[in-house]
Amino acid sequence: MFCFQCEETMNGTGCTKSGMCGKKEDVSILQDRLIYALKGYAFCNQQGRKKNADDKTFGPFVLEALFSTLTNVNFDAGYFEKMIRETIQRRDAVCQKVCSGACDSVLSGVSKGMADAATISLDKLMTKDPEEIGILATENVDVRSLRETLICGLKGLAAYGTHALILGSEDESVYIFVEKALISTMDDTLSADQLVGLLMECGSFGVKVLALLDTANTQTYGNPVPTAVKTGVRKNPGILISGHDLKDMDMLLEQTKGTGVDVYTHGEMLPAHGYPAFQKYDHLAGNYGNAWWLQKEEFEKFNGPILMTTNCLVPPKDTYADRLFTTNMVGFSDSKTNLKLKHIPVRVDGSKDFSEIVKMAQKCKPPESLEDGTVMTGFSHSATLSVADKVIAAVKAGQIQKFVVMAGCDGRRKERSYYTDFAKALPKDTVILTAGCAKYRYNKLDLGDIGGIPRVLDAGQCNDCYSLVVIAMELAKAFGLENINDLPVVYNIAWYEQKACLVLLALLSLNVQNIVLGPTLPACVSPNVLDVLIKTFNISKNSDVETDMKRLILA
Ligand code: FSO
Ligand code: SF4
Repeated sequence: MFCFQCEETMNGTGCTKSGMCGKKEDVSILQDRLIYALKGYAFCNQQGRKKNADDKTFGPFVLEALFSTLTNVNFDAGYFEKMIRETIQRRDAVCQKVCSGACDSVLSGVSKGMADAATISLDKLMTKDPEEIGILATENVDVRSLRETLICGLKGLAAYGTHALILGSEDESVYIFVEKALISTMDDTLSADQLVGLLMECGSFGVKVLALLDTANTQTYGNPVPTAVKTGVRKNPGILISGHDLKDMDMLLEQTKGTGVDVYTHGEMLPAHGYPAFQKYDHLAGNYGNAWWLQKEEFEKFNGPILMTTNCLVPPKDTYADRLFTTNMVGFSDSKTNLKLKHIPVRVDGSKDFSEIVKMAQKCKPPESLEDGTVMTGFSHSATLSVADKVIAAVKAGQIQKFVVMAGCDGRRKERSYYTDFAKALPKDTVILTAGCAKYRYNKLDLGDIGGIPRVLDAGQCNDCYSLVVIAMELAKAFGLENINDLPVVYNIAWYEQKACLVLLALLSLNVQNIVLGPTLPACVSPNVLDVLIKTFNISKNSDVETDMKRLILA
Protein backbone atom coordinates (compact mmCIF):
# COMPACT_ATOMS: atom_id res chain seq x y z
CA MET A 1 0.00 0.00 0.00
CA PHE A 2 0.98 3.60 -0.35
CA CYS A 3 -1.13 6.40 1.12
CA PHE A 4 0.00 9.95 1.88
CA GLN A 5 -3.30 11.77 1.96
CA CYS A 6 -3.38 12.98 5.56
CA GLU A 7 -1.20 14.94 7.92
CA GLU A 8 -0.42 11.87 10.00
CA THR A 9 1.22 9.95 7.19
CA MET A 10 4.21 7.86 8.28
CA ASN A 11 7.46 9.83 8.58
CA GLY A 12 5.76 12.63 6.69
CA THR A 13 6.20 10.70 3.45
CA GLY A 14 3.64 7.87 3.16
CA CYS A 15 2.09 4.91 4.98
CA THR A 16 3.40 1.72 3.38
CA LYS A 17 2.53 -1.20 5.66
CA SER A 18 -0.60 -0.01 7.42
CA GLY A 19 -2.00 3.40 8.12
CA MET A 20 -1.13 5.52 11.13
CA CYS A 21 -4.90 6.12 11.16
CA GLY A 22 -5.55 2.40 11.62
CA LYS A 23 -6.36 1.69 7.97
CA LYS A 24 -5.19 -1.81 7.04
CA GLU A 25 -3.31 -2.63 3.85
CA ASP A 26 -6.23 -4.54 2.31
CA VAL A 27 -8.59 -1.58 2.74
CA SER A 28 -6.00 0.87 1.40
CA ILE A 29 -5.49 -1.21 -1.74
CA LEU A 30 -9.25 -1.60 -2.20
CA GLN A 31 -9.59 2.18 -1.96
CA ASP A 32 -6.96 2.53 -4.71
CA ARG A 33 -8.87 0.02 -6.86
CA LEU A 34 -12.08 1.99 -6.27
CA ILE A 35 -10.48 5.29 -7.30
CA TYR A 36 -9.07 3.58 -10.41
CA ALA A 37 -12.51 2.23 -11.28
CA LEU A 38 -14.06 5.67 -10.71
CA LYS A 39 -11.63 7.19 -13.21
CA GLY A 40 -12.71 4.68 -15.85
CA TYR A 41 -16.37 5.26 -15.01
CA ALA A 42 -15.82 9.03 -15.29
CA PHE A 43 -14.27 8.59 -18.73
CA CYS A 44 -17.16 6.47 -20.04
CA ASN A 45 -19.72 8.76 -18.47
CA GLN A 46 -18.13 11.79 -20.16
CA GLN A 47 -18.48 9.98 -23.49
CA GLY A 48 -22.08 9.25 -22.60
CA ARG A 49 -22.69 12.88 -21.65
CA LYS A 50 -21.77 13.95 -25.20
CA LYS A 51 -24.64 11.80 -26.50
CA ASN A 52 -27.02 12.38 -23.61
CA ALA A 53 -26.47 8.74 -22.70
CA ASP A 54 -24.71 9.40 -19.39
CA ASP A 55 -25.68 7.83 -16.10
CA LYS A 56 -27.99 10.34 -14.45
CA THR A 57 -26.96 9.19 -10.97
CA PHE A 58 -23.23 9.40 -11.70
CA GLY A 59 -22.70 12.48 -9.51
CA PRO A 60 -24.24 11.31 -6.22
CA PHE A 61 -22.65 7.87 -6.55
CA VAL A 62 -19.17 9.22 -7.25
CA LEU A 63 -19.42 11.73 -4.40
CA GLU A 64 -20.32 8.96 -1.97
CA ALA A 65 -17.51 6.74 -3.25
CA LEU A 66 -14.89 9.47 -2.99
CA PHE A 67 -16.13 10.54 0.45
CA SER A 68 -15.81 6.97 1.71
CA THR A 69 -12.06 6.97 0.93
CA LEU A 70 -11.40 10.11 2.97
CA THR A 71 -9.29 9.60 6.10
CA ASN A 72 -11.09 8.03 9.08
CA VAL A 73 -14.39 7.42 7.30
CA ASN A 74 -14.57 3.77 6.30
CA PHE A 75 -12.42 0.82 7.38
CA ASP A 76 -14.68 -1.92 5.99
CA ALA A 77 -13.20 -4.01 3.17
CA GLY A 78 -16.65 -5.39 2.28
CA TYR A 79 -17.98 -1.89 1.67
CA PHE A 80 -15.20 -1.14 -0.82
CA GLU A 81 -15.61 -4.47 -2.62
CA LYS A 82 -19.29 -3.65 -3.09
CA MET A 83 -18.54 -0.13 -4.31
CA ILE A 84 -15.94 -1.38 -6.81
CA ARG A 85 -18.43 -3.91 -8.19
CA GLU A 86 -21.09 -1.26 -8.54
CA THR A 87 -18.69 1.18 -10.20
CA ILE A 88 -17.74 -1.38 -12.84
CA GLN A 89 -21.40 -2.28 -13.43
CA ARG A 90 -22.32 1.37 -13.85
CA ARG A 91 -19.35 1.98 -16.16
CA ASP A 92 -20.28 -1.01 -18.30
CA ALA A 93 -23.90 0.07 -18.51
CA VAL A 94 -22.87 3.50 -19.84
CA CYS A 95 -20.31 1.92 -22.17
CA GLN A 96 -22.97 -0.37 -23.59
CA LYS A 97 -25.16 2.62 -24.42
CA VAL A 98 -22.30 4.66 -25.91
CA CYS A 99 -20.16 2.09 -27.73
CA SER A 100 -22.18 -1.13 -27.76
CA GLY A 101 -18.92 -2.98 -27.24
CA ALA A 102 -16.96 -1.16 -29.97
CA CYS A 103 -14.79 1.02 -27.76
CA ASP A 104 -11.71 1.32 -29.99
CA SER A 105 -12.66 4.58 -31.70
CA VAL A 106 -13.48 6.25 -28.38
CA LEU A 107 -10.27 5.01 -26.79
CA SER A 108 -7.89 5.90 -29.61
CA GLY A 109 -5.58 8.66 -28.44
CA VAL A 110 -6.23 8.32 -24.72
CA SER A 111 -3.45 7.24 -22.35
CA LYS A 112 -2.82 3.53 -21.79
CA GLY A 113 -3.85 3.86 -18.16
CA MET A 114 -7.10 5.60 -19.05
CA ALA A 115 -7.98 2.99 -21.68
CA ASP A 116 -7.29 0.28 -19.12
CA ALA A 117 -9.42 1.93 -16.40
CA ALA A 118 -12.25 2.35 -18.90
CA THR A 119 -12.29 -1.28 -20.01
CA ILE A 120 -10.77 -3.48 -17.30
CA SER A 121 -12.98 -6.32 -16.07
CA LEU A 122 -13.89 -6.62 -12.42
CA ASP A 123 -11.80 -9.80 -12.00
CA LYS A 124 -8.73 -8.24 -13.57
CA LEU A 125 -9.10 -5.07 -11.54
CA MET A 126 -9.32 -7.01 -8.30
CA THR A 127 -6.14 -8.96 -9.04
CA LYS A 128 -4.11 -6.24 -10.71
CA ASP A 129 -0.76 -5.42 -9.09
CA PRO A 130 -1.59 -2.63 -6.60
CA GLU A 131 1.50 -0.69 -7.68
CA GLU A 132 0.10 -0.35 -11.19
CA ILE A 133 -3.07 1.37 -10.04
CA GLY A 134 -1.99 3.24 -6.91
CA ILE A 135 -0.42 6.64 -6.32
CA LEU A 136 3.12 5.54 -7.20
CA ALA A 137 2.02 4.40 -10.67
CA THR A 138 2.65 8.00 -11.74
CA GLU A 139 6.42 8.10 -11.88
CA ASN A 140 7.10 11.81 -12.29
CA VAL A 141 7.11 13.22 -8.76
CA ASP A 142 5.63 16.59 -9.70
CA VAL A 143 2.90 15.19 -11.92
CA ARG A 144 2.09 12.71 -9.14
CA SER A 145 1.99 15.57 -6.65
CA LEU A 146 -0.42 17.64 -8.76
CA ARG A 147 -2.64 14.65 -9.55
CA GLU A 148 -2.84 13.51 -5.94
CA THR A 149 -3.43 17.02 -4.59
CA LEU A 150 -6.33 17.18 -7.01
CA ILE A 151 -7.64 13.82 -5.78
CA CYS A 152 -7.44 15.11 -2.18
CA GLY A 153 -9.36 18.23 -3.20
CA LEU A 154 -11.98 16.08 -4.94
CA LYS A 155 -12.45 13.99 -1.80
CA GLY A 156 -13.09 17.17 0.18
CA LEU A 157 -15.44 18.43 -2.50
CA ALA A 158 -17.25 15.09 -2.39
CA ALA A 159 -17.66 15.27 1.39
CA TYR A 160 -19.20 18.73 1.38
CA GLY A 161 -21.23 17.96 -1.75
CA THR A 162 -22.65 14.84 -0.10
CA HIS A 163 -23.78 16.82 2.95
CA ALA A 164 -25.53 19.32 0.69
CA LEU A 165 -27.10 16.51 -1.32
CA ILE A 166 -28.45 14.82 1.81
CA LEU A 167 -30.43 18.03 2.35
CA GLY A 168 -31.57 18.01 -1.28
CA SER A 169 -29.11 20.53 -2.75
CA GLU A 170 -26.93 19.69 -5.72
CA ASP A 171 -25.37 21.34 -8.74
CA GLU A 172 -24.78 19.43 -11.95
CA SER A 173 -21.74 21.57 -12.78
CA VAL A 174 -19.99 20.09 -9.73
CA TYR A 175 -20.52 16.57 -11.06
CA ILE A 176 -19.24 17.56 -14.49
CA PHE A 177 -16.13 19.02 -12.89
CA VAL A 178 -15.52 15.91 -10.76
CA GLU A 179 -15.83 13.79 -13.91
CA LYS A 180 -13.36 15.99 -15.82
CA ALA A 181 -10.93 16.15 -12.90
CA LEU A 182 -10.90 12.37 -12.36
CA ILE A 183 -10.14 11.88 -16.04
CA SER A 184 -7.42 14.53 -15.98
CA THR A 185 -5.47 12.52 -13.38
CA MET A 186 -4.89 9.92 -16.10
CA ASP A 187 -4.20 12.33 -18.95
CA ASP A 188 -0.51 12.21 -19.84
CA THR A 189 -0.82 15.14 -22.23
CA LEU A 190 -1.64 17.74 -19.58
CA SER A 191 1.12 20.20 -18.66
CA ALA A 192 1.97 21.11 -15.07
CA ASP A 193 0.34 24.51 -15.65
CA GLN A 194 -2.87 22.85 -16.79
CA LEU A 195 -2.87 20.66 -13.68
CA VAL A 196 -2.30 23.71 -11.48
CA GLY A 197 -5.25 25.31 -13.30
CA LEU A 198 -7.38 22.29 -12.39
CA LEU A 199 -6.38 22.67 -8.75
CA MET A 200 -7.59 26.26 -8.80
CA GLU A 201 -10.78 25.18 -10.53
CA CYS A 202 -11.25 22.58 -7.82
CA GLY A 203 -10.87 25.36 -5.24
CA SER A 204 -13.48 27.48 -7.05
CA PHE A 205 -15.87 24.54 -7.02
CA GLY A 206 -15.05 24.20 -3.34
CA VAL A 207 -16.34 27.73 -2.75
CA LYS A 208 -19.44 26.87 -4.77
CA VAL A 209 -20.15 23.66 -2.87
CA LEU A 210 -19.51 25.24 0.52
CA ALA A 211 -21.96 28.01 -0.42
CA LEU A 212 -24.49 25.39 -1.52
CA LEU A 213 -24.08 23.56 1.78
CA ASP A 214 -24.37 26.80 3.76
CA THR A 215 -27.67 27.60 2.07
CA ALA A 216 -28.94 24.03 2.52
CA ASN A 217 -28.07 24.03 6.24
CA THR A 218 -29.48 27.46 7.02
CA GLN A 219 -32.63 27.07 4.94
CA THR A 220 -33.36 23.75 6.62
CA TYR A 221 -32.34 24.48 10.20
CA GLY A 222 -32.23 28.31 10.41
CA ASN A 223 -29.31 30.70 10.81
CA PRO A 224 -27.10 29.67 13.74
CA VAL A 225 -27.09 32.07 16.67
CA PRO A 226 -24.38 32.57 19.31
CA THR A 227 -24.99 29.88 21.91
CA ALA A 228 -23.34 28.83 25.17
CA VAL A 229 -23.20 25.03 25.13
CA LYS A 230 -22.95 23.05 28.37
CA THR A 231 -20.01 20.65 28.64
CA GLY A 232 -21.22 18.84 31.76
CA VAL A 233 -23.62 15.89 31.98
CA ARG A 234 -27.15 15.27 33.24
CA LYS A 235 -28.57 12.31 35.13
CA ASN A 236 -30.36 10.57 32.21
CA PRO A 237 -28.71 8.05 29.94
CA GLY A 238 -27.48 9.60 26.72
CA ILE A 239 -26.72 9.09 23.03
CA LEU A 240 -23.60 10.73 21.66
CA ILE A 241 -23.68 11.93 18.06
CA SER A 242 -20.42 12.71 16.25
CA GLY A 243 -19.44 13.79 12.75
CA HIS A 244 -21.00 16.48 10.58
CA ASP A 245 -24.40 15.28 9.35
CA LEU A 246 -27.14 17.63 10.51
CA LYS A 247 -29.96 15.55 9.06
CA ASP A 248 -28.95 12.65 11.29
CA MET A 249 -28.93 15.09 14.19
CA ASP A 250 -32.43 16.21 13.26
CA MET A 251 -33.82 12.67 12.99
CA LEU A 252 -32.12 11.52 16.18
CA LEU A 253 -33.50 14.43 18.22
CA GLU A 254 -36.98 13.76 16.90
CA GLN A 255 -36.80 10.02 17.60
CA THR A 256 -35.48 10.48 21.15
CA LYS A 257 -38.24 12.91 22.20
CA GLY A 258 -39.97 11.67 25.35
CA THR A 259 -37.81 8.53 25.63
CA GLY A 260 -35.94 9.61 28.76
CA VAL A 261 -32.70 9.69 26.78
CA ASP A 262 -30.60 12.83 26.35
CA VAL A 263 -28.61 13.65 23.23
CA TYR A 264 -25.06 14.98 23.45
CA THR A 265 -22.91 16.24 20.59
CA HIS A 266 -19.31 15.22 20.10
CA GLY A 267 -16.42 16.67 18.08
CA GLU A 268 -17.60 18.40 14.92
CA MET A 269 -21.27 18.14 15.92
CA LEU A 270 -20.82 20.83 18.59
CA PRO A 271 -22.00 23.67 16.26
CA ALA A 272 -25.39 21.93 15.86
CA HIS A 273 -26.32 23.64 19.16
CA GLY A 274 -26.36 26.99 17.36
CA TYR A 275 -29.24 26.08 15.01
CA PRO A 276 -32.70 27.30 16.05
CA ALA A 277 -34.26 24.07 14.78
CA PHE A 278 -32.29 22.04 17.32
CA GLN A 279 -32.53 24.45 20.22
CA LYS A 280 -36.20 23.62 20.67
CA TYR A 281 -35.32 20.14 21.98
CA ASP A 282 -34.92 20.16 25.77
CA HIS A 283 -33.18 16.81 25.69
CA LEU A 284 -30.29 18.20 23.62
CA ALA A 285 -28.13 18.20 26.72
CA GLY A 286 -24.73 19.56 25.71
CA ASN A 287 -21.39 18.74 24.14
CA TYR A 288 -19.38 15.83 25.48
CA GLY A 289 -15.62 15.70 25.07
CA ASN A 290 -13.29 17.21 22.56
CA ALA A 291 -11.90 16.68 19.07
CA TRP A 292 -12.06 13.31 17.30
CA TRP A 293 -8.64 11.95 18.27
CA LEU A 294 -9.56 11.72 21.97
CA GLN A 295 -12.54 9.48 21.27
CA LYS A 296 -11.05 6.26 22.68
CA GLU A 297 -10.90 7.68 26.19
CA GLU A 298 -14.07 9.74 25.92
CA PHE A 299 -16.33 7.11 24.32
CA GLU A 300 -15.36 4.65 27.03
CA LYS A 301 -16.60 7.07 29.68
CA PHE A 302 -19.77 8.08 27.88
CA ASN A 303 -21.45 4.78 28.87
CA GLY A 304 -24.19 5.04 26.22
CA PRO A 305 -24.42 4.44 22.46
CA ILE A 306 -22.50 6.60 20.02
CA LEU A 307 -23.46 7.39 16.43
CA MET A 308 -20.71 8.24 13.90
CA THR A 309 -22.31 10.18 11.06
CA THR A 310 -19.12 10.98 9.09
CA ASN A 311 -15.41 11.29 9.75
CA CYS A 312 -13.54 11.01 12.01
CA LEU A 313 -13.78 7.42 13.25
CA VAL A 314 -10.88 5.87 15.12
CA PRO A 315 -10.72 2.03 15.14
CA PRO A 316 -12.57 1.33 18.40
CA LYS A 317 -11.56 -0.34 21.64
CA ASP A 318 -13.47 -3.47 22.72
CA THR A 319 -14.72 -1.59 25.76
CA TYR A 320 -17.23 0.42 23.74
CA ALA A 321 -17.29 -1.16 20.25
CA ASP A 322 -20.69 -2.75 20.95
CA ARG A 323 -22.10 0.71 21.68
CA LEU A 324 -20.66 2.30 18.54
CA PHE A 325 -22.91 2.67 15.47
CA THR A 326 -22.06 3.95 12.00
CA THR A 327 -24.27 5.47 9.32
CA ASN A 328 -23.95 7.08 5.86
CA MET A 329 -20.62 6.06 4.30
CA VAL A 330 -18.92 5.41 7.63
CA GLY A 331 -18.02 1.80 8.30
CA PHE A 332 -15.68 -0.46 10.22
CA SER A 333 -14.87 -4.14 10.14
CA ASP A 334 -11.83 -6.12 11.20
CA SER A 335 -11.39 -9.58 9.72
CA LYS A 336 -8.86 -10.58 12.41
CA THR A 337 -11.15 -9.93 15.36
CA ASN A 338 -14.42 -10.41 13.44
CA LEU A 339 -15.56 -7.05 14.74
CA LYS A 340 -18.04 -5.24 12.51
CA LEU A 341 -19.70 -2.09 13.78
CA LYS A 342 -23.47 -1.93 13.53
CA HIS A 343 -24.62 0.24 10.65
CA ILE A 344 -27.87 2.23 10.45
CA PRO A 345 -29.02 2.22 6.83
CA VAL A 346 -30.93 4.99 5.12
CA ARG A 347 -34.39 4.19 3.78
CA VAL A 348 -35.39 5.09 0.22
CA ASP A 349 -37.20 8.20 1.47
CA GLY A 350 -34.04 9.43 3.26
CA SER A 351 -35.28 8.59 6.76
CA LYS A 352 -33.54 6.34 9.29
CA ASP A 353 -34.65 4.15 12.15
CA PHE A 354 -32.61 4.86 15.28
CA SER A 355 -34.83 2.76 17.59
CA GLU A 356 -32.08 0.18 18.22
CA ILE A 357 -29.81 2.95 19.50
CA VAL A 358 -32.56 4.47 21.64
CA LYS A 359 -33.44 1.11 23.21
CA MET A 360 -29.78 0.46 23.97
CA ALA A 361 -29.41 3.91 25.54
CA GLN A 362 -32.39 3.32 27.83
CA LYS A 363 -30.52 0.40 29.39
CA CYS A 364 -27.20 2.27 29.80
CA LYS A 365 -25.76 4.23 32.69
CA PRO A 366 -25.67 8.03 32.34
CA PRO A 367 -22.42 9.47 31.00
CA GLU A 368 -19.50 10.03 33.33
CA SER A 369 -18.67 13.71 33.72
CA LEU A 370 -15.52 14.92 31.94
CA GLU A 371 -15.86 18.60 32.75
CA ASP A 372 -18.52 21.10 33.71
CA GLY A 373 -18.56 24.43 31.94
CA THR A 374 -19.73 26.05 28.76
CA VAL A 375 -18.30 26.61 25.31
CA MET A 376 -19.51 29.15 22.74
CA THR A 377 -20.50 28.41 19.15
CA GLY A 378 -22.91 29.80 16.52
CA PHE A 379 -20.93 32.75 15.11
CA SER A 380 -22.02 32.04 11.57
CA HIS A 381 -21.78 34.77 8.94
CA SER A 382 -25.32 35.93 9.65
CA ALA A 383 -24.68 36.18 13.42
CA THR A 384 -21.28 37.84 13.02
CA LEU A 385 -22.43 40.23 10.32
CA SER A 386 -25.48 41.19 12.35
CA VAL A 387 -22.99 42.95 14.64
CA ALA A 388 -20.82 44.10 11.72
CA ASP A 389 -21.24 47.77 12.72
CA LYS A 390 -19.83 47.02 16.16
CA VAL A 391 -16.96 45.02 14.63
CA ILE A 392 -16.10 47.73 12.10
CA ALA A 393 -16.25 50.43 14.76
CA ALA A 394 -13.90 48.37 16.97
CA VAL A 395 -11.42 48.03 14.08
CA LYS A 396 -11.62 51.72 13.25
CA ALA A 397 -11.14 52.66 16.91
CA GLY A 398 -8.06 50.42 17.07
CA GLN A 399 -9.66 48.09 19.62
CA ILE A 400 -9.35 45.18 17.18
CA GLN A 401 -5.97 45.10 15.52
CA LYS A 402 -6.27 41.85 13.62
CA PHE A 403 -8.51 38.87 12.92
CA VAL A 404 -6.67 35.57 12.98
CA VAL A 405 -8.25 32.74 10.99
CA MET A 406 -7.29 29.59 12.91
CA ALA A 407 -9.69 27.22 11.17
CA GLY A 408 -9.12 23.59 10.21
CA CYS A 409 -8.58 20.29 11.94
CA ASP A 410 -7.22 19.02 15.19
CA GLY A 411 -5.08 15.90 15.40
CA ARG A 412 -2.98 13.66 17.60
CA ARG A 413 0.44 15.18 17.03
CA LYS A 414 2.10 16.63 20.14
CA GLU A 415 3.21 19.68 18.15
CA ARG A 416 -0.43 20.76 17.95
CA SER A 417 -0.10 22.25 21.43
CA TYR A 418 1.40 25.07 19.34
CA TYR A 419 -2.15 26.19 18.52
CA THR A 420 -3.11 26.48 22.20
CA ASP A 421 0.10 28.39 22.91
CA PHE A 422 -0.42 30.63 19.88
CA ALA A 423 -4.01 31.46 20.92
CA LYS A 424 -2.84 32.24 24.47
CA ALA A 425 0.02 34.41 23.24
CA LEU A 426 -2.09 36.49 20.86
CA PRO A 427 -2.33 40.15 21.89
CA LYS A 428 -5.62 41.05 23.54
CA ASP A 429 -6.66 43.22 20.59
CA THR A 430 -6.93 40.24 18.22
CA VAL A 431 -9.96 38.08 17.43
CA ILE A 432 -9.76 34.43 16.37
CA LEU A 433 -12.11 33.34 13.58
CA THR A 434 -12.47 29.59 13.54
CA ALA A 435 -14.34 26.65 12.02
CA GLY A 436 -13.62 22.93 12.14
CA CYS A 437 -12.32 20.84 15.02
CA ALA A 438 -9.06 22.88 15.26
CA LYS A 439 -10.98 25.05 17.73
CA TYR A 440 -10.77 22.46 20.48
CA ARG A 441 -7.17 23.57 21.02
CA TYR A 442 -8.35 26.94 22.39
CA ASN A 443 -12.15 27.25 22.59
CA LYS A 444 -12.23 26.41 26.28
CA LEU A 445 -9.59 29.00 27.22
CA ASP A 446 -10.91 32.17 28.76
CA LEU A 447 -9.67 34.64 26.17
CA GLY A 448 -12.24 37.30 27.06
CA ASP A 449 -13.92 39.74 24.71
CA ILE A 450 -13.40 43.11 23.07
CA GLY A 451 -16.28 45.41 23.87
CA GLY A 452 -18.67 42.47 23.97
CA ILE A 453 -17.21 40.74 20.88
CA PRO A 454 -15.80 37.37 22.04
CA ARG A 455 -12.14 36.84 21.12
CA VAL A 456 -12.96 33.41 19.67
CA LEU A 457 -15.72 33.44 17.07
CA ASP A 458 -16.64 29.86 16.17
CA ALA A 459 -18.41 29.83 12.81
CA GLY A 460 -19.10 26.10 13.12
CA GLN A 461 -17.90 22.88 11.53
CA CYS A 462 -15.24 22.74 8.82
CA ASN A 463 -18.41 22.42 6.67
CA ASP A 464 -19.10 26.05 7.63
CA CYS A 465 -15.81 27.51 6.40
CA TYR A 466 -17.87 29.41 3.85
CA SER A 467 -18.98 31.63 6.74
CA LEU A 468 -15.39 32.81 7.17
CA VAL A 469 -15.19 33.67 3.45
CA VAL A 470 -18.46 35.64 3.64
CA ILE A 471 -17.31 37.48 6.77
CA ALA A 472 -14.00 38.43 5.08
CA MET A 473 -15.72 39.56 1.89
CA GLU A 474 -18.34 41.62 3.71
CA LEU A 475 -15.70 43.27 5.87
CA ALA A 476 -13.70 44.10 2.72
CA LYS A 477 -16.81 45.74 1.26
CA ALA A 478 -17.49 47.66 4.45
CA PHE A 479 -13.93 48.99 4.49
CA GLY A 480 -14.13 49.82 0.79
CA LEU A 481 -11.33 47.37 -0.07
CA GLU A 482 -11.20 45.59 -3.41
CA ASN A 483 -8.61 43.06 -2.35
CA ILE A 484 -9.36 40.83 0.65
CA ASN A 485 -5.63 40.61 1.26
CA ASP A 486 -5.73 44.26 2.36
CA LEU A 487 -7.98 43.37 5.30
CA PRO A 488 -6.52 43.08 8.80
CA VAL A 489 -6.99 39.30 8.54
CA VAL A 490 -4.17 36.73 8.84
CA TYR A 491 -4.35 32.94 8.38
CA ASN A 492 -2.78 30.35 10.66
CA ILE A 493 -4.51 27.17 9.54
CA ALA A 494 -4.24 23.62 10.88
CA TRP A 495 -4.92 20.72 8.56
CA TYR A 496 -5.38 17.00 9.03
CA GLU A 497 -7.29 15.51 6.13
CA GLN A 498 -8.64 16.06 2.64
CA LYS A 499 -11.57 18.33 3.50
CA ALA A 500 -9.00 20.78 4.78
CA CYS A 501 -7.08 20.38 1.47
CA LEU A 502 -10.22 21.46 -0.38
CA VAL A 503 -10.73 24.44 1.95
CA LEU A 504 -7.11 25.42 1.33
CA LEU A 505 -7.62 25.19 -2.45
CA ALA A 506 -10.81 27.25 -2.04
CA LEU A 507 -8.89 30.00 -0.24
CA LEU A 508 -6.15 29.94 -2.89
CA SER A 509 -8.75 30.16 -5.66
CA LEU A 510 -9.90 33.39 -3.97
CA ASN A 511 -6.27 34.54 -4.10
CA VAL A 512 -5.82 34.59 -0.33
CA GLN A 513 -2.12 35.27 0.22
CA ASN A 514 0.35 34.53 3.03
CA ILE A 515 -1.44 31.51 4.52
CA VAL A 516 0.54 29.83 7.27
CA LEU A 517 -0.18 26.09 7.37
CA GLY A 518 0.69 23.46 9.93
CA PRO A 519 1.63 21.40 11.76
CA THR A 520 3.29 19.99 8.60
CA LEU A 521 2.86 20.60 4.90
CA PRO A 522 0.93 17.93 2.94
CA ALA A 523 3.20 15.07 1.88
CA CYS A 524 1.55 15.03 -1.53
CA VAL A 525 3.01 18.46 -2.28
CA SER A 526 6.41 17.96 -3.95
CA PRO A 527 9.21 20.53 -3.52
CA ASN A 528 8.61 21.94 -7.02
CA VAL A 529 4.85 22.22 -6.51
CA LEU A 530 5.49 23.89 -3.16
CA ASP A 531 7.74 26.33 -4.94
CA VAL A 532 4.87 27.29 -7.24
CA LEU A 533 2.56 27.75 -4.24
CA ILE A 534 5.13 29.91 -2.48
CA LYS A 535 5.73 32.05 -5.56
CA THR A 536 2.03 32.48 -6.35
CA PHE A 537 0.50 32.67 -2.87
CA ASN A 538 3.41 33.06 -0.45
CA ILE A 539 2.13 30.07 1.51
CA SER A 540 4.40 28.77 4.28
CA LYS A 541 4.66 26.20 7.04
CA ASN A 542 4.12 27.35 10.61
CA SER A 543 7.17 27.76 12.82
CA ASP A 544 7.30 28.42 16.58
CA VAL A 545 4.86 30.68 18.41
CA GLU A 546 7.30 33.56 18.79
CA THR A 547 8.39 33.62 15.15
CA ASP A 548 4.84 33.27 13.83
CA MET A 549 3.55 35.94 16.20
CA LYS A 550 6.18 38.31 14.84
CA ARG A 551 5.43 37.68 11.19
CA LEU A 552 1.64 37.41 11.43
CA ILE A 553 0.66 39.88 14.12
CA LEU A 554 3.50 42.21 14.90
CA ALA A 555 4.74 42.69 11.33
FE1 FSO B 1 -12.13 17.76 12.13
FE2 FSO B 1 -12.05 15.23 11.19
FE3 FSO B 1 -14.25 18.69 10.21
FE4 FSO B 1 -11.85 17.09 9.37
S1 FSO B 1 -13.52 16.16 12.48
S2 FSO B 1 -10.63 16.64 11.12
S3 FSO B 1 -11.44 18.93 8.42
O1 FSO B 1 -12.39 15.40 9.47
O2 FSO B 1 -13.74 17.26 9.35
O3 FSO B 1 -12.82 19.38 11.24
FE1 SF4 C 1 -1.63 7.01 6.42
FE2 SF4 C 1 -3.26 9.11 6.55
FE3 SF4 C 1 -3.45 7.38 4.55
FE4 SF4 C 1 -4.23 6.70 7.02
S1 SF4 C 1 -5.13 8.24 5.67
S2 SF4 C 1 -3.04 5.45 5.60
S3 SF4 C 1 -2.64 7.78 8.23
S4 SF4 C 1 -1.72 8.74 4.99
